[in-house]
Amino acid sequence: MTATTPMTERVHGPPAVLPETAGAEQSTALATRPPELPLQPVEGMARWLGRALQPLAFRMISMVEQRTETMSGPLTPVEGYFRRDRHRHPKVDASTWSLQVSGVARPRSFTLDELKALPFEERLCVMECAGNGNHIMGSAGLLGQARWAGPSLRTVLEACGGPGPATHFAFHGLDPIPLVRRGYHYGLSLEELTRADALLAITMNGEPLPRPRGFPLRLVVPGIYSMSHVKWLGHIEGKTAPHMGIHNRWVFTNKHLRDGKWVRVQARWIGLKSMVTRCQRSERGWTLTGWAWGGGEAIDGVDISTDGGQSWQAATLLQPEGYFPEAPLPAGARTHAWTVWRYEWDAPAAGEYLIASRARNVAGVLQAMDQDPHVRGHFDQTRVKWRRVAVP
Ligand SMILES: Nc1nc2c(c(=O)[nH]1)N[C@H]1C(S)=C(S)[C@@H](COP(=O)(O)O)O[C@H]1N2
Ligand SMILES: [Mo]
Repeated sequence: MTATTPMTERVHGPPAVLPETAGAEQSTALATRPPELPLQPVEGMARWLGRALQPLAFRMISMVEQRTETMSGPLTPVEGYFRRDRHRHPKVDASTWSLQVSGVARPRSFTLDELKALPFEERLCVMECAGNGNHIMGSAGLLGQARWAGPSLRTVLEACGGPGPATHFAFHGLDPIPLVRRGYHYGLSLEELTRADALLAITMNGEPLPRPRGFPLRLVVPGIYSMSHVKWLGHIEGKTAPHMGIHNRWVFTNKHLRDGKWVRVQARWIGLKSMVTRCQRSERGWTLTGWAWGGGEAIDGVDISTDGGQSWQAATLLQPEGYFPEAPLPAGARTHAWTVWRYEWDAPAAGEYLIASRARNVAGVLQAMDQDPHVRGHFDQTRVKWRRVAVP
């Protein structure tokens, strides 16, 4: 396991304390420019409720967005990482807890010490709620990126003699859902889990998994939306058919128009996205920063518009292979990490601007500008996210 370093400020992003730019030769307007400008969503709850009420409304449904001031660079700190669950955070006694694995070649259970004795792997990946940034939310803080470590699912299955007859798996959490009183559960196929190279995480950013993150064990499925990243994992159930629990069948689904019929489709792989997260004062104007991620291929470019889409300019990219220069992550550990970008916005005149970023991947695919008319629902909304900014 590699120790975590607070790389966020060092590798990328302006220094925490910006040099004083006030000087005799500078105009009053420049000298009094705030260090950072708020970026306002142009649609959704964030707009109707305002910035003070939205977090309260979200908290009522156990939804806590990542705060803007943490939103740049490669890593999201543990403190401030977004949260989304059903209010219940079970208190697990690690000395009596065990993980059950059933439906595989040799069903068995693992104590936490037995899991810790297996070889650890690491994943740096975007974790994103399937509904993040949809038209109802407006904001888009239900995502984060951390370094997760623990045995891979492959390693754990090997310790069970392999998947045996199982072609699908259901992951059961220990948090009781009110009424149903069963834990949260989500299922994926073995093929998807293998393709994602799923991990059973014991640490987050080098620290033991905090309780709200699923202590002692959570599933991490790089590249797939985080409804599948089951926290407080208690049971891995091998199955010979797809798991059709309520979250698979109903909760996290969109409707797609196929051959003239609307059919239900489960949320899965994170689509190609990008976002402007911060607008910070620079010497000459403002530095815009953000991320680009998803779409299953490496990010090739990010374009920025500061005029509502009339023109686009290229941002500078920092790719995941360059994040930790003194201890780079192996390629397989960062396949689904976001790319950090940065754009120098030179001295715009005072006024209101509509700004956004748009990602392109190495396969030549461009981030969607609009909602696909053949898809209905709240999930996997990839289209370009406009933000309004008032420049003083
Ligand atoms: N056991 C359990 N795991 C869960 C959930 C839950 O309610 N219970 N919520 C899921 C959803 S919808 C999301 S978006 C992520 C959020 O992970 P976080 O709270 O660590 O950010 O956890 C997933 N795993
Ligand atoms: Mo979610």
